Amino acid sequence: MLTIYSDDHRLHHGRCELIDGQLLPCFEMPSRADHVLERVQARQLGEVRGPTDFGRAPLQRIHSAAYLDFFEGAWARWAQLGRDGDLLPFTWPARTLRALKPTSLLGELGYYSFDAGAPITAGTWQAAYSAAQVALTAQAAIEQGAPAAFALCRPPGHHAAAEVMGGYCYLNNAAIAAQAFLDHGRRKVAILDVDYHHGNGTQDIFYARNDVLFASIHGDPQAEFPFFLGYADETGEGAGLGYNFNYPLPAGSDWTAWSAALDQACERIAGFDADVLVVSLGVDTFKDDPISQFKLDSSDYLAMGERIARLGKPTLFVMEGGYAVAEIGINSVNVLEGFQRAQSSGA
Ligand code: FKS
Ligand code: ZN
Repeated sequence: MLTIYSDDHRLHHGRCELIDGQLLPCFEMPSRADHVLERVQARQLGEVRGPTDFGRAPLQRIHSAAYLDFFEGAWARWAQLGRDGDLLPFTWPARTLRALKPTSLLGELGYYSFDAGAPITAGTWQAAYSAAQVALTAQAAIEQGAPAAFALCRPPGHHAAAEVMGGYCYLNNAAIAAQAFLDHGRRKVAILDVDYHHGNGTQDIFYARNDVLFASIHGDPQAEFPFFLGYADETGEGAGLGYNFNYPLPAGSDWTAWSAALDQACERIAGFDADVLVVSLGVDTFKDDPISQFKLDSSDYLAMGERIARLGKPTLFVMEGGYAVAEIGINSVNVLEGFQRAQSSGA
């Protein structure tokens, strides 16, 4: 399988995040992508290629120009103020406040975010921009006939909505790629989100549409980030009604529970008759993940890839979360190897 990867991910390295009342070093760190790349190479998964630059236009199919302008220019404004620490928001237009856009940097940042989990550093825009190009390049490879491709994106994207960053995410790589498929003539795209956390950004972007089906298996938002989206009763709206499927699972869920949800999600995807499949591939469902509560074993990721392959669709895998850094390579590449194994055996 072809892997697309850019070293630019290193330009994004946030210092700390707020966890349980403590400022801890960011779990979303550059070594994550390094471990995945190492495993791709060690297992000889296939060619590793750098991204092609498709410019800003395909990003703007998902994110507004105003949001992209703000994100691209935010660090320069911060530096202009004489600051050099991470740029982090701390006030949001929650209920009782007005969702207007203030003119100041921190006011505007509050408007364009939903939490303090997406630090902006000097290189964050470039890293996120390149991650989106990585996804678009892998998308183009499938467009040109590859049966599958792996976009080794970092930073991740599935929490980012059209005009909102948060949860380590700035640009929604999976959504940008899904839209690119449609813009190149595919009629229907299914997105399967297997990250431990609900892909609230992706859901929101496509919630009222019937050309993109979104299915997500994740920690029950009653108890898990992002808390305010990802419930089973969110089934889409307007033309999109019946094209959104959430499978929230309790803490402690293992492969038995998880794979039952995967079977249900796959049935929905099969019924949708998509032309292509985009997988938001997070491996923070692993039993030793430091911030998550599921109990998947490394071998379960092989079975996950096999089940996804049985959908029989051209498949774009887009890297999302996973914080057990020592095992992130094994677990994510296991999904890809399981997928390939099932494909080559025609199972
Ligand atoms: C308290 C903990 C907040 C934020 C979890 C973010 C998860 C991100 C992810 C992604 F794929 F986007 F990277 N935890 N401050 O794994 O879903
Ligand atoms: Zn996650």
